[in-house]
Amino acid sequence: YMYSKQQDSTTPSWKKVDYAGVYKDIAALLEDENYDDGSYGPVFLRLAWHASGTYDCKSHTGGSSGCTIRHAPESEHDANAGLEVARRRLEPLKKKHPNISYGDLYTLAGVVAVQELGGPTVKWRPGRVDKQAVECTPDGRLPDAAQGADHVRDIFYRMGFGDQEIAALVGAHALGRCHTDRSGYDGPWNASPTAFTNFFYTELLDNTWVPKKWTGPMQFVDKQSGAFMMLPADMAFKTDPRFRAYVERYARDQDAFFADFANAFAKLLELGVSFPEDAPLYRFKTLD
Ligand code: ZEM
Repeated sequence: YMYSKQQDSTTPSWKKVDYAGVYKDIAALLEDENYDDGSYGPVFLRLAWHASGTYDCKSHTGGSSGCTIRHAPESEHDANAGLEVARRRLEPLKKKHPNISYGDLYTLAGVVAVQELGGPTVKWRPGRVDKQAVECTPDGRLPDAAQGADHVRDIFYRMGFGDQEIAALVGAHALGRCHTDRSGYDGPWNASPTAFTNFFYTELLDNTWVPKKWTGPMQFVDKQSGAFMMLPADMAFKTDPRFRAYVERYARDQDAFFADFANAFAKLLELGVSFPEDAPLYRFKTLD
């Protein structure tokens, strides 16, 4: 008895979690016909990205490791508006799998979203250790949708990404939509916002984008139907020649996009995390 008790208290919590089971449980939470376009996948992916995208490679601060995104003030930064929807949806799984860290739960939810909505397999490792509110990252580390290529580069170079990785990551904007009560922007990027595709690139190139006529923040709509949108920052991927070269490649070649996205996204989820040496690398199978 003494021995087994001691064993348990010295086994790190991350080793006591059935991650394939958590994957399945997250997947079961995706669908809800009454929410948005019928899936929580896009907002789970945005949560994983915002939990990770605060990383600063010079000071080695931020990133998903401490999962400070769940604490105020970081949870209340403007960029994170609406992400409580995803956190609330995932909370029962923290109760069901108490040994998983929030950092592992939220990043795994991003992996599940990408894979279950038809995207590539994303390699993932557990072992993030949650931190307290005093370690929240400062506001302003996530990209501002109103700005252009220079700003986008400043933000992603700070994380340690290059142009090809940035162009691949923004392809996530095939999924989901903008909400006026979250970011102020409005609408989806394409007609299938719950399928992971290369449509961000094809729509960006194939349409004529015109400023939306409304009293909301400056954004673009496709001239033909007016049904789809682009953020000013999205348009930078069409106008900036170095970004555009990748956009053209990913529009032509969905396999190339999937491969580059999988690598860049796996890297994003690991920024600033010091994994235990024996943390296994998972490649989860999608459910049928
Ligand atoms: Zn987004 N993103 N993003 N993004 N994003 C929104 C929505 C989503 C930018 C941005 O300002 C916004 C990446 C990069 C960048 C997703 C994933 C990823 C919204 C709308 C805005 C304003 C939020 C709302 O109103 O609900 C900018 C400026 C980016 C860089 C240039 C990267 C990288 C992502 C993942 C890898 C996703 C999935 C959504 C849709 C969320 C939803 O709820 O439908």
